[in-house]
Amino acid sequence: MDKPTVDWIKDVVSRQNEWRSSCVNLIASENIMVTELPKFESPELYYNDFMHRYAEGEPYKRYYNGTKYADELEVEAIEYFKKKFDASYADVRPISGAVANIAVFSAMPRITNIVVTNSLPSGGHITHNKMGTMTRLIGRNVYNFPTGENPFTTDVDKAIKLIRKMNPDFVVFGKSMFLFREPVKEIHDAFPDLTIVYDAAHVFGLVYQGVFQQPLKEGANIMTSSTHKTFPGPQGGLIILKNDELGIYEKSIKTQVFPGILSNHHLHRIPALLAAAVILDTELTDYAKRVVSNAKAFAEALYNEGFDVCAADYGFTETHQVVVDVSKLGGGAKVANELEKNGIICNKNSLPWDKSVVKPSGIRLGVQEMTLKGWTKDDFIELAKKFKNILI
Ligand code: DSN
Repeated sequence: MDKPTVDWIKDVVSRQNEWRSSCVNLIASENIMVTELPKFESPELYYNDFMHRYAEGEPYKRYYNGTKYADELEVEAIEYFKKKFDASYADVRPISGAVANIAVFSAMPRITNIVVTNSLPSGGHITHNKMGTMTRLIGRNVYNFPTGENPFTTDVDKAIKLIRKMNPDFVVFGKSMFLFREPVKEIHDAFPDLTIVYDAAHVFGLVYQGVFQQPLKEGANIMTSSTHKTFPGPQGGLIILKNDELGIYEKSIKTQVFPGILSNHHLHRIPALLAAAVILDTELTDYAKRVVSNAKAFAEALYNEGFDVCAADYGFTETHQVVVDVSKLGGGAKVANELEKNGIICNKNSLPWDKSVVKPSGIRLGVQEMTLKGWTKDDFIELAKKFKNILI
């Protein structure tokens, strides 16, 4: 077929749709929108006229006309998340978790210009680190939390010493490889005046449904997130502020979101975002619970099949993720490619003890999408057998 014709483009899209909907999708940062499930299927919640429109600014104070319904929905979404988290401010405009982070990290004061975050090998996100947004774009000096005896957690005593020594403007918790809770309460208790940002992107659905730590109750001042991982909404971002009655953070973050970073904020996703929240609160109230128990069952089953599942001494996982050290099987890249040939999609991942991020020795598996599609523990136990047949 000649390229690129419209027919060829349609054909690629149709091959993608067919392929990925027939795969076992285990990328921990992905999900399908809950509004795509046959039970709730309502394409108009995402594919709608809002996608052609602009609405710069805040609801009812826009720079454009024609926004009355966008305003109505955005106000409702803001109020919904504020109420859910007993928050003083919610911003649904960031179009991704990374954009939410850019807005927050650049809005914070610069006194020492130092930030403490999780390192990439210990699971930290690229936006929190030197090679990514925090230093490359925002120009802040980054120090990383020391890992604990369980290398998938932070050593609290050493973290306290580091914070005391470096006097950071703020610290960032939250990770991309995220197995266990973060020591938000411990660090808040040690430094009640320290600004804590919690990037909930991976675990937002679990936080939302109360099956994981509650960072804003534990002392985090700001929660950033994406809205499409364990929270099965459309791709997008979110900022939620707690304990900000004086508006210390709100004003600077709000102006960083707009006019600092965004022009349009992709209005068509707001109905699907709000619908996902409503569905989790009314219909799929046990979704996050099922996610965590499926992840535990999958980890245990892989371990029983002979895989080096990480954090075995610590119960494997408290989230949607399972991490496996596949260095003896040729490393993360080789294993992830082999799985893809067999219709299983996951990603290679650096492990805390890897010397370089170039040749990751692990794979990261997320159960949230297959759980949303109805998979149970038995399905994951079967999948572990399939992993053995393919890889060992
Ligand atoms: N880098 C993505 C991940 O965790 O897979 C999130 O942005």
